[in-house]
Amino acid sequence: MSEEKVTTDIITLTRHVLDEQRRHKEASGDLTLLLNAVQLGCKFVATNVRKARLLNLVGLAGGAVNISGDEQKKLDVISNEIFINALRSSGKVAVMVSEEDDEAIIVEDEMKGKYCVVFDPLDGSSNIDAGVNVGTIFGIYKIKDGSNGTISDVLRPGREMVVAGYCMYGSSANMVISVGNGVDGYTLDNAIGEFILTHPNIKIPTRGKIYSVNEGNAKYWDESCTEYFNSLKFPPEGKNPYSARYIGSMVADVHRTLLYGGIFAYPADKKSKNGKLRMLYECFPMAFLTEQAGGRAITGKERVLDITPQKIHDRCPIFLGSKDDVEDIENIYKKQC
Ligand code: P6P
Repeated sequence: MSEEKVTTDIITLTRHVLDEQRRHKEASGDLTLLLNAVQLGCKFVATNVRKARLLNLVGLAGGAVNISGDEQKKLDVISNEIFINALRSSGKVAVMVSEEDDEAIIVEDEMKGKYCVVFDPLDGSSNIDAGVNVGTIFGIYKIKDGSNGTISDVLRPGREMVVAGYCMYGSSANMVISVGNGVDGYTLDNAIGEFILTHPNIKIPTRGKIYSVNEGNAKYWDESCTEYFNSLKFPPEGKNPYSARYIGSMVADVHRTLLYGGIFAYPADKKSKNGKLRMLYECFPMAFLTEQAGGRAITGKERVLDITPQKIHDRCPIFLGSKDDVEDIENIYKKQC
């Protein structure tokens, strides 16, 4: 009987990032250490999400107190604190922007580093009670030459990011990340506490068969958006309609789109003129990953990564996914101009 081959040469995220660091002779290793802090945050959040229902952490509003009388916090607040502490203590971060904090966090000088991290610590957290996959989304800028780390270092187009990624918390924790040289996926091995390379060099199919959008907003869509989705649902004779898949958790919907192809969208509409999703820590990282995987991401009229945010919580419309599917939308919007 053939012996099962035991893998003794596992590629962890840390090793993969170190390999990438060696490709850049001038690299200081700071980004590697920063990504270790991001990994710590994701591992910590993963274990809390997994225990959430057992520890009754889900859905708690302020005011609830635990057995020791401490005010219990909702999971997304706890996740936010986990990331802020992990990033600050790395000593590699100058500016942080979190979905959970109204203002940007400027790290004190003695702990300040060369990078800015924008993140949604627990995107889709309202779905946790239903057991739906949720996730952390993050993007990293290097501070501008001569800057000491101010808000202007994050009010920049998404194309200037050096790292983008998400960690999806479900049956396992899946980290999908790009340092600007393609996209790789890792799965957390809880036994050794390491993210193991399981999806090397993710490439999105050039065209898919799935569309993912909240059709509950259809009455508010503009004409081009309506025309586009109708073209998928009622195609010409001889062509099959696309399938509809919408989870309502961006990390889960984008993860499926990257692996299976098709389109994910949160369009602008009459109710939300810039859509719902936040530019800095939802649209930019997901657009960066999609482009690095061979896909595209547009607002309908322009490349998402070319937009410059005016404020840290600005929103923007987004259609992201397979190259050919995004081109179809772009052509419909061009007719509108
Ligand atoms: P809607 C979750 O609240 C979120 O921010 C994203 O994860 C998700 O894509 C979107 O909102 C869902 O919004 O309006 O369809 O429920």
